[in-house]
Amino acid sequence: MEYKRILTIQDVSCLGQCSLTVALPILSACGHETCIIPSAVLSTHTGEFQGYTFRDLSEDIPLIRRHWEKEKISFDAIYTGYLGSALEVSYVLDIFKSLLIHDGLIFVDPAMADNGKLYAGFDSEYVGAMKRLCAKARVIIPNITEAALLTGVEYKEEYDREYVERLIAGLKNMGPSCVVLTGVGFDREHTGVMVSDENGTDYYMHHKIPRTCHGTGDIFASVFAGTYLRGKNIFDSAKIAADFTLESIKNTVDDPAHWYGVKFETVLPELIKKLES
Ligand code: PXL
Repeated sequence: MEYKRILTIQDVSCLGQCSLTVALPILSACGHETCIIPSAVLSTHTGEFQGYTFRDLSEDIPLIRRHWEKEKISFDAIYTGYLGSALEVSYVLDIFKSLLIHDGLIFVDPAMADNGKLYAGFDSEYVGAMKRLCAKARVIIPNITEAALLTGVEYKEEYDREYVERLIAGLKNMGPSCVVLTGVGFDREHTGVMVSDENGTDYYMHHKIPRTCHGTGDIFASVFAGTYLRGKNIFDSAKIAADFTLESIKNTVDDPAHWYGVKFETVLPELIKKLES
């Protein structure tokens, strides 16, 4: 197996099973050297917790970049998630320019919104910055809310295939050759992922568990990136990531005390086996 080096840039939510605390173990389990730049440190994620701490680490990013440039470090892939500010997005664009190998892969999860709303602390300036980041990516991994915000298409809770195709066309127009749109469901019992690249569009549908779970977008994106880097095609990577996320939710729903995240760790052994086959 080829040993790849990936850099992931997102926040550390010290408690909450999202962003770096899921990306690092998942990408390592996929067999990749995983380097990190924490965009911010929060005591918890911002969904449903109140009074969390937030330490912005934006100013460290150019310093880390310059040090790594001096050390001649480069990455096979860079995967970005939740970033603290529009300024930070511009620092990440500099990193794309100087620390990625020729033909390296960029995955952008524009983690900024869900259920029709921006996360706490984000505004239209941040959405504009995220559009610039998505333009540089090979693969973007938005949910329906993020896709609507990025394309300027009205957000809808109920929609048909034509609406989803309009979102995908708008996203592809921004620059990425591949769009992996999550949380796409055409009825109440099912959800799924719509995958579109230069070869066409495909849909993987699965049963929907009627509960909103924090961090599942980050889990999906991490498994997707880790699997794709192992050489699986884009559709198989999306299917493996969707199945992993669903299993993690299933292993959590019976435990009401575990409301802030999902127990993805319980599914890692299965993922490792799947990637070896
Ligand atoms: O899971 C996305 C995410 C990441 N990081 C922080 C968040 C959220 C979603 O709410 O608040 C800090």
